[in-house]
Formats: sequence, structure tokens, C-alpha cells
Amino acid sequence: MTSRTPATAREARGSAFAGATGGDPSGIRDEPTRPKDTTANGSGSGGSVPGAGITVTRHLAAAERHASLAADVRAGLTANPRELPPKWFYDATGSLLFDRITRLPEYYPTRREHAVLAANAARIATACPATTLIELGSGTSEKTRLLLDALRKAGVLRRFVPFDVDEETLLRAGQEILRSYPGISVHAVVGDFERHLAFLPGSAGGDSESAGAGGVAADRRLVAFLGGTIGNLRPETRGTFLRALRDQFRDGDALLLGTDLVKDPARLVAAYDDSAGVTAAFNRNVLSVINRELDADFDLRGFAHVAAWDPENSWIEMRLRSVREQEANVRALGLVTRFGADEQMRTEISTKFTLEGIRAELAAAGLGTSAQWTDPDGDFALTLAVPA
Ligand code: SAH
Ligand code: AVI
Repeated sequence: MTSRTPATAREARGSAFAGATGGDPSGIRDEPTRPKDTTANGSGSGGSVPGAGITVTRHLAAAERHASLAADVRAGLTANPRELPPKWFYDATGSLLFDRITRLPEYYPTRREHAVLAANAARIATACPATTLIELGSGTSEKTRLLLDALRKAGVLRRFVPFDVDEETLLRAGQEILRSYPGISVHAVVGDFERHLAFLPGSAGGDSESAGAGGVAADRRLVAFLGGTIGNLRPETRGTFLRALRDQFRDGDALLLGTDLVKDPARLVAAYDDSAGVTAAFNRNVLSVINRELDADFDLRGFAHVAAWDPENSWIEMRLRSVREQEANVRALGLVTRFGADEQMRTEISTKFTLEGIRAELAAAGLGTSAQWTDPDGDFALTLAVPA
């Protein structure tokens, strides 16, 4: 029901066929929020009709995004040492830069995960013949096509739910999936998986295409969290995240988790400090996001990219090093922040796991591992987990 839609969420349905909407070159026409109209046949999602367009739920519309970014930046810039959360790398430029990273010779994780998925997608679809595939941190959803293909072959898939903070990339990817997979509905969720998991489509608290007319009966959900993005969360946040996800699960639901594995530190550092400088540009992009969205004046040339392996925490750390004494004015926050020469600000951790460590973390969150696969070189793992 619409009443189950969170107060911060706004919904819109729009035609997702490119060029079909006249004025809007994106092909997605968002309609103003009309709570009654978004409720089709008693469902709370806008009742997406297969093939008719993508449904969009926004937990991070402009005002929420601004407030969330402002709070994170204020906390991060006034902390000692300074730190910014990696989710803010991803505006349209950041997502584009990440996409370029995935094609770099040094950045092996995407290719390795693609290989594990290609080898095991049919097994995954047999183990969890899902009617709904939810993808957290979906980005371009490129590898996800392997899962969509396998689930469609299994004959049960009805809905794809990509979920990401970067609306532009999310909607473009959603449109492309819709075009490639006729008969499958796409419900895009603009949100933060650290805050909005309770509202996953099909959850008790979420805007669900519930059973009934126009809905997805006996919805069985596979939640894919690929790319190793879980490694970008701190250990305590990972635990909270996994428990929140477990709380949303019903019998039959499953998590497919992609994780990068511990390996030679030299390979790890090279993957995060490529010779073409793409990762450096990606790292600095967080400053561009703050400049644009919080009216700040960071000089991107004043910050050098740093990638370092931390063996104690088993993670790669990305930082921005101030190359000189400088200050930046974040006008939207009324905050002037001073950096000393060589002062470093952490922008990302990227944790590298062991197979046993992953199983233990899942178990601690009430998830039992039903299968685990790696590529032949043991670089990257996929773990399938179900409520214990
Ligand atoms: N899954 C893709 C993309 C990985 S890049 C792959 O495997 O290649 C990480 C993605 O997660 C980006 O698209 C980014 O926008 C998204 N993301 C990062 N933090 C997020 C958060 N807190 N909530 C939702 N999405 C997030
Ligand atoms: C999205 N995430 C898993 C990437 C990673 O490898 O930690 C982000 C990234 N950072 C630098 N390169 C890629």
C-alpha cells in the first residue's frame, strides 16, 4: 500500500522506452508524486506492468541526497584524521570513471567475478529460482546480465530491482535491461543500502509488488551484491548491513555476495594505483562532487592519490594527500577546512577477504552459506547464502 511507502520516498512511473517521451531525452518521464496514482490495484509500487516502463522509487531525491552528503562531509572534514565515505564518489562522472577502472589491465576483480558468474550462473539459478532479482550497488549492471540470463532460462524471473545511489547511471542501466529483457519489469530504487534496506521491494516495510492483481505472487528474491562493494564498508557497518538484510529475508530468499580475496599486496596496490591514473581521477572525483553539490572550492590539483595496503585490517586504503598547506571553503556548510602539507584524508577502504572469513561474517548475521565459488586463480569469490 502507499502507506507502506516511507515518508522520504517518492515514486514515479515513466515510460522507459528511449525516445518515446518526446521532450525528455533520457526516455524516462517522471510524473509528480501522486500517492493515489502510484497505487495500482492496492500495490504500493506503481504496479509495473511488464514491458510498460520502469518504476522508480527515490529514497535519495535531491533534498535527501543533499542533506545526507552535507552531514557526511561535515562529520568527515571535522574528524581527526579526516575521512569521506566512498559512496560519494558516484555521481555520473564517478560511475563512468569506475566503469573505466573495471577495464584497466591492473584491475582484475571485475574480470575475475565475471568468470565466476559465467561458470556458475546456472547453478545459482537452480539453487535460487528467483522471481525477483535485486541488485545492490548495481552501477551499470553489466555482469548482472549473466544472472538475468540464467534466471530467465530457469523460466521464473519476472522483475529486476537495481538499487544505487547514482540515479543517472541507475536509470540508464535500468532502461537498457528493460530493452534487452522483454517481459521482465524493472523497478529502480535510488537509495543508500546503508539506510534504506528496510524498503526493498517485496519486503514487509517496502513498496512491494505484492501478490494479487498485477503483482508478483509468491515472490522469491535473490539479492546480488557484486563487485566486492561490501568490502568498502567498515567491519562494524558490514555486520549491521548483513543483519538488516537478513531481517528482510523470507524463506526462499538468498544473497549472492561478491568479495575480493586476499592476495599478493603488490597486485592489490597496482589495482588501486593504475598507471593510466584513472583511479586517481576517481579518487579526486569526490572533491568535485563536494564542490558542485555543497558549493565548495577544493583545488583538485592540490591533492595526490594514495593507495596503500593495510595488512592488519586486510584492506586497501585510498587517501587524498594534500600536496601543500591549503584551505577549502565548503560554503553550503559554512565550513572552512585547513589542510597541512602532506596531510592525508581517507576516502575508501577496500577489504580483501578469506573464504572462511566470509562464511563467519555471514553466520554472525544469521545467514548460512549454501555454496561458495572462486575463479580458477582464487582471486575473487561468490558466496550464496540463505537465512540460517
Ligand atoms: N555492482 C557493480 C558496480 C560496483 S561500483 C559492479 O560490480 O561492477 C559500486 C556501486 O555501488 C556504484 O554504482 C555506487 O554508486 C554504488 N554504491 C556505493 N555505495 C552505495 C550505497 N551506500 N548505497 C547504494 N549504492 C551505493
Ligand atoms: C566498488 N568497489 C568494490 C571498488 C573497489 O575495488 O573497492 C571501488 C574502487 N575503488 C578504487 N578502484 C575501484
